[in-house]
Amino acid sequence: MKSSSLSRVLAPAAIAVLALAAGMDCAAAPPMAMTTQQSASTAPHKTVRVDSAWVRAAPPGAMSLAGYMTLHNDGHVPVRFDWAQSDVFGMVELHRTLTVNGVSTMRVAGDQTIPPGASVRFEPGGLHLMLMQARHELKIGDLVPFRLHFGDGSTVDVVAPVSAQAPAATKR
Ligand SMILES: [Cu+2]
Repeated sequence: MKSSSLSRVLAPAAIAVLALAAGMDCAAAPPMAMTTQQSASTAPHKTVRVDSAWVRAAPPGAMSLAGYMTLHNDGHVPVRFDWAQSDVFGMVELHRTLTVNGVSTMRVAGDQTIPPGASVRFEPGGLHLMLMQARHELKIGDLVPFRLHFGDGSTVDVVAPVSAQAPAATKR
């Protein structure tokens, strides 16, 4: 009986932690511990194609960078892009840049649904991956690994080069 009363004491604490995480501004941010699971095997998504991935180079010392890419849904059903992680950053959020009263600001964008046959572009001035808590300095030419997580539990792994500008291959 002692152990069950202990679990009754611990359970509300665990729920409180979950509620705290869920109530955070950014629903897209996973618990920090999940970044250690990047090497765990998950099923790759079958209909999502990613191209034009890049990370914008930032001045030395920058802790936050922005990542861009285009996600294509080649399937016949909508796909929900939930969140992303990278071994190089402590936290990755989906953000959108908005201009409000002439002032550029950004907000947590949350998950993004890609209709069948459509694409979602993460690009400067719009949607971006907000890359926070850089674990080391990044310079032009470095490669940043990402794992993208989708609503059905599948994933897509992407490697994005650090660059001063969008890849030349990027076309509308
Ligand atoms: Cu941002």
